[in-house]
Amino acid sequence: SLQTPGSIRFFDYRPTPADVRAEVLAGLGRPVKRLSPKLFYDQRGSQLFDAITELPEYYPTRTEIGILREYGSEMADLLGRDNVLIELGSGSSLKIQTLLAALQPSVYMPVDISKEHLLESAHALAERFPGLSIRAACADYSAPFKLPLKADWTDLAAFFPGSSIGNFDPDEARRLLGRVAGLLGVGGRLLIGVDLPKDPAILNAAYDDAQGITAAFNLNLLIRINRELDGHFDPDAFYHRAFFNTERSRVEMHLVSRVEQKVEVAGERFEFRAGETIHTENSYKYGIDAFHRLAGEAGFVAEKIWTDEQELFSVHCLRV
Ligand code: AVI
Repeated sequence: SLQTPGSIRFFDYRPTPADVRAEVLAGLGRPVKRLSPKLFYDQRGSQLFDAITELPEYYPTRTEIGILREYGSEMADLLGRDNVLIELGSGSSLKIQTLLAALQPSVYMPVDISKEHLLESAHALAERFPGLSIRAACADYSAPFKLPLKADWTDLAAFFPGSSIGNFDPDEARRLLGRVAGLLGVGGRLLIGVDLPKDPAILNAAYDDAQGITAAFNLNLLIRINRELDGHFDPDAFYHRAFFNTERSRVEMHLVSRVEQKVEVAGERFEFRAGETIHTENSYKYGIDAFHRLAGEAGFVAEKIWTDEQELFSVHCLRV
């Protein structure tokens, strides 16, 4: 591990970089074309996502922060203080900042696949919370992962905000939660933000905003493929479509081909019918009972749930 100034220690587990080429070629080669939402987050994509979180239509971020502000001390009562607090995906240092004052962990352990994000947010937090001991772990939590835990640490809690769990298909989500339960051990707590099913009009607007930021976020995938894989997509020949699939309780995002066309990527040719789509993202919305079922299958017991007044978003406290 690398010693950095203050109380930050950095542990690099060297997450295997995504094989973007293999993933993209396989996804475009399927009868129903699809690409992984992980591919959204290049530099431009991460900027666009930050802009999304501030859109008037995108309610999840501000609603979750409101819930954390209002109920932070209740959350701390359940999670315990003076413990080790693991955060999965530390892009959202605003959320953890809202909780740290209440939670007062003895160790804060952010886990993120991006070294830059991780170090940036660790340094920002070290400045605001000078007494805090930070052990930052660069790792991919969507696959089995290691953490810089010490053998005699038994009092573990985890924080997984943003409804990021919703971007995994239910089977993967169950596996991921199961791994977190295994890491935490019996008695460990998980505080997790989960977006709720609601009026489709609200969901459709949240994923297809008036300013077109979400459309740009989706289409940026094609620009990234052009740049990184010698792709020949004409982004203007596709448009963004997002809609709530009620049966499967998920928002789907697609890129729709406006015309019949052939596109070359990394030397391979892919054909599109007019109206054919590339499925780029699912964002599952779990009602309280549905999420309790999923968490239960992963080894958690529901302890408490908080929502906003309009019941747009939920934060669950689960116990192993
Ligand atoms: C990161 N994730 C939880 C976002 C979501 O709402 O599913 C990603 C996103 N896609 C479009 N807008 C936001």
